[in-house]
Amino acid sequence: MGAGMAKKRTRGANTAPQQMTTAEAAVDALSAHGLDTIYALPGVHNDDFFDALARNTATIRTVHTRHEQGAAYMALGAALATGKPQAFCVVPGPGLLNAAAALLTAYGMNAPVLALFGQIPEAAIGRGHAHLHEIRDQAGIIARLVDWSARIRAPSQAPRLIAEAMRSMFTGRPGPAALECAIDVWGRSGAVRAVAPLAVPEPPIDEDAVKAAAKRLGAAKRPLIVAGGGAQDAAIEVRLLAQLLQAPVLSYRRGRGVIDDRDPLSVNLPLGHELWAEADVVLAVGTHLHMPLLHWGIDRNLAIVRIDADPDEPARIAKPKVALVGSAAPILRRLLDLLPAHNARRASRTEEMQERHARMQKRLAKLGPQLAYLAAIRAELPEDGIFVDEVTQVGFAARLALPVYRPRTFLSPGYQDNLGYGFATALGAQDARRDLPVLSISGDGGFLFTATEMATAIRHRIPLVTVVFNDGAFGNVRRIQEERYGNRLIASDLADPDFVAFAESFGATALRVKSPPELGRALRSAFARRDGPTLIEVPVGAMPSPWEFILMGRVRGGQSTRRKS
Ligand SMILES: Cc1ncc(C[n+]2csc(CCOP(=O)(O)OP(=O)(O)O)c2C)c(N)n1
Ligand SMILES: [Mg+2]
Repeated sequence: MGAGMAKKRTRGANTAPQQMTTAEAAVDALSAHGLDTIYALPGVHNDDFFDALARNTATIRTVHTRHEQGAAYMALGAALATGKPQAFCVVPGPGLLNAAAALLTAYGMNAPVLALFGQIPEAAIGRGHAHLHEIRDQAGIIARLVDWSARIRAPSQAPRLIAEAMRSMFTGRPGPAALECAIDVWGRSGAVRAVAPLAVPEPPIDEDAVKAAAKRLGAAKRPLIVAGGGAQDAAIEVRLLAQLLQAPVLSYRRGRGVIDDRDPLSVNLPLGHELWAEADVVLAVGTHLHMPLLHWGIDRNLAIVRIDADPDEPARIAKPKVALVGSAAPILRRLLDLLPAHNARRASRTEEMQERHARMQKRLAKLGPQLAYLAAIRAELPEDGIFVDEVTQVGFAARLALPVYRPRTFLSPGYQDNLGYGFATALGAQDARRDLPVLSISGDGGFLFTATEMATAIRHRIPLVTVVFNDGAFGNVRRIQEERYGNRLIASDLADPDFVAFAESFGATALRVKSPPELGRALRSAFARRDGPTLIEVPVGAMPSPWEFILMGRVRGGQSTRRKS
């Protein structure tokens, strides 16, 4: 936490106030916090802010999108790929609502995204005069979407509010923040004093709790580590702890990449389910533990140790034996210091884990079509390349079976699991990490949610490679209708464009491939070109269901039941 907060460019901090507009002060403050890009879609409410951007292109690059959801998802992707704060700016009312699903996703993913929203004239707020883009209680709506929000009411307030917003995004549970500014305030001039980035408070490490955790874990016979998104910046510590404990590390969706999948101790969701049933102590790092606690079950023979940045999180579903609050890495380092004095002698579990993996591979072979495409992708995507997941058949399988080698290289939407997240989020990741190849996968359904951002990829020469698996359906929905609703199909068939012609019409490189080896060859040439976007359409049939590996039943604290959905 706080790793992304820039300490540089405190232009004007502690110096005499300068006469400037609110917009100029905001641009200076963003830049003082290390932001070099803003994802945005203009409109009259924010014209003065955009003019300040126009006069500061050397410090902040403006990437404009074709829909506000694109701007917000791009900021999210950039934040996820870099771990650093990112910002987007959109008009009030409809602009805000268009961006809201991405902001909700940023909240669910604890991503440091700063939303800048325009507002109607300051004096008219709350009066219902039907101003352009007026929405009832905009501040109230925003306050429900993020943990920290405020309105900039004068130029002098801009630096401090931006500094506070930035600090809030890394304080406790990280996440988005939002600022509004009225149309007549952006251009107002006044005396402005710059504010240096504020230190992020880090709670002191609870030494007694670390000791209690070290004792529990050291004495554990069948320890298990569960790594979530909050462990992404603690990969080294998680690996060292796993080795000391010979504890398998379960990761899924947001936790993927915390442990290198070539390590035999790295386990996927169904293996984690199996190991959860046997575990006596679980160390959960930066995860809601949603599936284990709510669906797999707990009993008196399982002690849970939790590490979380959010003080309210550990006890939300079930009170753990030990709760440690703060950033994962420093807490784990302290645990690593204390553990050797308490740790049992442990035999290597490598052979046992290899056997478990071999058995799991056999079961997962059921997902043959998805796995063949994933193998082609993995063979071409470099180790540090970023894979952006979607709510599609190959995505569900990727969460279970795509080998991931490094933190922040598997971007999955987390518990919102929102269709349409993938393409625009991947554009943001690729924009922010132009040094790495980024691969976006989508179904034909999800891709069209933000497909018009192909124009953004062309305009800003973003070399993203996008694979669209086209089954002509909301395939996941169709399968449920076939299996559970007597094949009464409704609202799940799709009339699709010719995706190759669609992408080419924007000026993108596009091709259609029909098999995993063809996909591999197409990816190789796409990753070699870095001058613009590539779309690869893969026509596919219905794919085998992944759900038996995802929605698994109770294995502790009661009768075994299979979840219905
Ligand atoms: C925002 C949002 N709306 C609706 C859904 C429900 N949903 C889940 S999967 C799916 C269909 C996905 O279709 P497609 O992208 O083509 O992938 P496929 O299952 O066909 O591989 C839908 C509609 C969702 N997850 N998120
Ligand atoms: Mg589909």
